[in-house]
Amino acid sequence: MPLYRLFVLLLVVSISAFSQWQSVGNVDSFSSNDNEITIHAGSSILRVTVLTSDLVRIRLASEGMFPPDQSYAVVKTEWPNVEVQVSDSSDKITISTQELLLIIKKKPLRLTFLDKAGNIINEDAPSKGMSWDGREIKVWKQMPLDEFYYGFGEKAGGLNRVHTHMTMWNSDIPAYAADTDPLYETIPFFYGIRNGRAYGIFFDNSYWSSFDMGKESRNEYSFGAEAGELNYYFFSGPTPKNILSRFTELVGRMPLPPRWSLGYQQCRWSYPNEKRVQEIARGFRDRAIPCDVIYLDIDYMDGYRIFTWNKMNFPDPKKMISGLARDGFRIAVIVDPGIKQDTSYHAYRSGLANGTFLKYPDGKLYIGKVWPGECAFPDFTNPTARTWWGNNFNMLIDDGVRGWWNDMNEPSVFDVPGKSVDLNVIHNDDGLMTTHAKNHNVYGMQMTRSTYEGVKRLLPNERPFVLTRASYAGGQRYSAAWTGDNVSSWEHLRMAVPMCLNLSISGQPFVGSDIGGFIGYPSGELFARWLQLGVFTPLMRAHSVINEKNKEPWEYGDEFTAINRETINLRYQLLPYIYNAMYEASVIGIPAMRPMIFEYPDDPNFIWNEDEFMFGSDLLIAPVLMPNATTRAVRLPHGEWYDYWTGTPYNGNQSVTVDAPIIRMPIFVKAGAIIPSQQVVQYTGQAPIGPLTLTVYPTSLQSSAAYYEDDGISFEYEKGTYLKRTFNQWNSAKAITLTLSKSEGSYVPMKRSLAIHFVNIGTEPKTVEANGNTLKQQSNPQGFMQGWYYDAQNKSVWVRMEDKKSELRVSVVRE
Ligand code: MIG
Repeated sequence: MPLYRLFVLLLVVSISAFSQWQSVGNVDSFSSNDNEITIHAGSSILRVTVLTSDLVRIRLASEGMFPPDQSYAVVKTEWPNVEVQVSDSSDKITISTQELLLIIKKKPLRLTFLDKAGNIINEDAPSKGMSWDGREIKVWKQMPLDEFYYGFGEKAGGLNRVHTHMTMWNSDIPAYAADTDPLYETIPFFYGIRNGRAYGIFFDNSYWSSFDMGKESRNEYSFGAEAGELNYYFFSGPTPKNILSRFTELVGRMPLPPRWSLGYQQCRWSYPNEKRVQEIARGFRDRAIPCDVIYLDIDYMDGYRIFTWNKMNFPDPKKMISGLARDGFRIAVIVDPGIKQDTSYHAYRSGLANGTFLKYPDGKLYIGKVWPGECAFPDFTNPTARTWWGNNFNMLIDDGVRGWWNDMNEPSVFDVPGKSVDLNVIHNDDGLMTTHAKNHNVYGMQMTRSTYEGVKRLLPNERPFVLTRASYAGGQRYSAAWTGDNVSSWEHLRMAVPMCLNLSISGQPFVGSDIGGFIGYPSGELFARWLQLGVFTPLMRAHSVINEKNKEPWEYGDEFTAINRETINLRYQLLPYIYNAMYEASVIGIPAMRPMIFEYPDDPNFIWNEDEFMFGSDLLIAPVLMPNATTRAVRLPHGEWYDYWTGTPYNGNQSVTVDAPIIRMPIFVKAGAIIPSQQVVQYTGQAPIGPLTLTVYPTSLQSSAAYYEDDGISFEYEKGTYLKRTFNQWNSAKAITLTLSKSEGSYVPMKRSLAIHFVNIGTEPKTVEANGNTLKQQSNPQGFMQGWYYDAQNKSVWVRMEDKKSELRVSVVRE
């Protein structure tokens, strides 16, 4: 029997027939010290730490000994003082904060989390609670029938994970299916949502872990791991946004990405040589299809040796890259962890000399086969190895490479049981010296960390762009993520939506799927629809497997080329909005892509909705996910909405069926939105924004929006070089008014104009005023710099003027 089968069998056996689960017993005594409560129950110790009034950490040491308190995910360990009250009675200990109650039943020890009104949010299953079986640990919770679960990082299949069993073990599974589990990433974090109220749990354990959300039993769910600490964080919400903001405060947020990484990115396995790369670049510019990034897959290297070039195919990379840079392209290259075992190869030699590679307990080098053949693997959990790895980027950076695609970092190993590193291989683990079993799930994340930190060390004032396949909770601090080797099928297009959404609400906002599908060949229609979805995935990258026909956006005939150009144009027009959505993710952790249930948790219509989503708080995206569609049904949340394409207003809280011709997918805008956009450019850095266009969607209520802008490339924003403004809108029978606050921060954009588009304002207004002065009415929509124009057909008003830093108040006066 192959080894990994045995491994799986042992696990199965241990959780079923022969399991000896022992659950925590009666409370003997407890003590409390500020925000920390320590409870003794038989041989075990429970430690409850209140971090904030809505965040509690639970640790159980079944044998009374806590392992070193170490986490690759958690970055915030010091929290301000928090008010905690502890009271004791014969049958329970009650811990209360300003927002929640934690009742610890004494006989036996069981936890119940309640809100301040005494409603149960979450409770241990009475029969089992927290349990262990040898090194294995598990928590059983009560599962109300009307509670649903979301998050869990990267999971194929549906958005709502109720009644599924999931495993966390980073795995390379090309052409995965809806029921394939696990995949490449581990984020052991989820939401429970019930009747509009949410709580969150982060089980910070990097070992092989599993989550059974009511598959084994309909009224209990469980999570646990094969070893390691029973260590979880409980977020009391009450909204999904509170939870995600707090979770990302705990594990860190995505740093603001370079603006160019939000442009369109073109990839394939592989553009084999300089000639083809130049052809691709010309292909975009000649057809006026915008593009910012071209990727080089594994064949750019010399025999797949990382940090080298194949000089036959890329004779002068520096020259090639600087030439492409003049045309607005950036080059991203793939880097795999495997370092070819070749004593004439500099990275192997220096890696050995620095003691950076993984070894067996007896000191023998671990060798695994990947693309280059026999390889040694850097131990990214070793600080020395991280620095060594990062310094190796020197040459590629000097050649002008700016994007770092980290692949195969589950890590994936060919032709061995388990397809990865042997579990007994030793990792430095930041000095703890532990096994691969503990470090497997953080390997990819630590590779992205080494890459990000290394590149940033070498280019301190440029924001690094790293893209990864494998990661762990908190990985957004270093890298964007894509959903691995998908398939060119409608089913995979449909799956991309919930996968990106669950990743987004698991703390990773910079996500996307391989547009067009990696394996196989999409029809022109499928590619066009996938590209449309891609406008609203933060990572917009098309890719293809090797030995497949070309999949660039112009490969499907003239009609589709025109459609695809319009689609990518839309992405570039909306860049200011998209950049703002990413900014929001970087400061408060709320991602651009949001499941409807995340944004509208109290609307039960969205419990199972996974074919539409919010992008930012104002755009509702309804991608077309079926072949031959010409219309599509959309569920609108409460409130008022506008059709993005026609400006037609809709009442919310209803399902509508709208046109979805092949040229575009349905998009709705929330009434009150003030959407910033710009002119189409061929690459993000081509021209400064001009005009900055604000599209105002009237609401009967007042609305406001925050606007952020900076140089898009450096870290100067950390020193105040940014521009922030607040927009406000009031609408009454008399007038609709937009105000722009004075701009804050020292970033000064190039001189530009401002265009304000008031949508759906009704009949021709009497006048338009700016800061109290009447503006000149224009009779021609084009070619005016100052004044206003009434578009009678669309019943909208265009206002143009210079964009200044000062406060501005524009009123469209109706009467
Ligand atoms: O064993 O580098 O998911 O995007 O093109 C396959 C070749 C290795 C897997 C990645 C894919 C990439 C491919 N890689």
